[in-house]
Amino acid sequence: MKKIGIIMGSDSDLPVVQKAVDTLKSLEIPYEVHIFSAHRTPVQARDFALNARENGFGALIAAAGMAAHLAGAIAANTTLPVIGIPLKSSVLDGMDALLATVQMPRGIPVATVAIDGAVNAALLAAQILAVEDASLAARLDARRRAEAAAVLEKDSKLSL
Ligand code: RP5
Repeated sequence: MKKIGIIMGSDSDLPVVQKAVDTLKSLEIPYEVHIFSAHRTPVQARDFALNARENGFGALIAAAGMAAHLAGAIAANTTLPVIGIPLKSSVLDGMDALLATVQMPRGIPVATVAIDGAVNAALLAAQILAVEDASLAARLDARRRAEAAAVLEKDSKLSL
């Protein structure tokens, strides 16, 4: 099975990124997590992206806040699917990171999830792998059924 690579710009991003890790774990998907910054360690970020396909990754998740160039910088160096998580780590509440991550120029796509949307980033990465993996697709279906059942249970207990 292909791995998912999770890259974050700083260790201060870990509380949000942990939710992506937990989601991948729950789906039994192999992953690697790294701290690489588009600004502070650009060479390491580039090298990771350049080698990601031959190192067994099937999709990459890049999480960063502020002037969040990480997902775009990773996407510039691989044709693997790249999912960007803009983080709410600044006085601008993540709007800076959202625009920096989502507004990619033509030719270098980044699939951007919501601000702090780590769970959806992991689920989207899983769905990408599930295109070629029926067993993973079944686990994703089961997760959706469980979530639907949880909502219906809450509905049945409503007494306002
Ligand atoms: C970004 O700057 C990181 O992704 C983080 O969200 C933000 C702040 O980083 P630290 O100053 O906490 O290391 O590059």
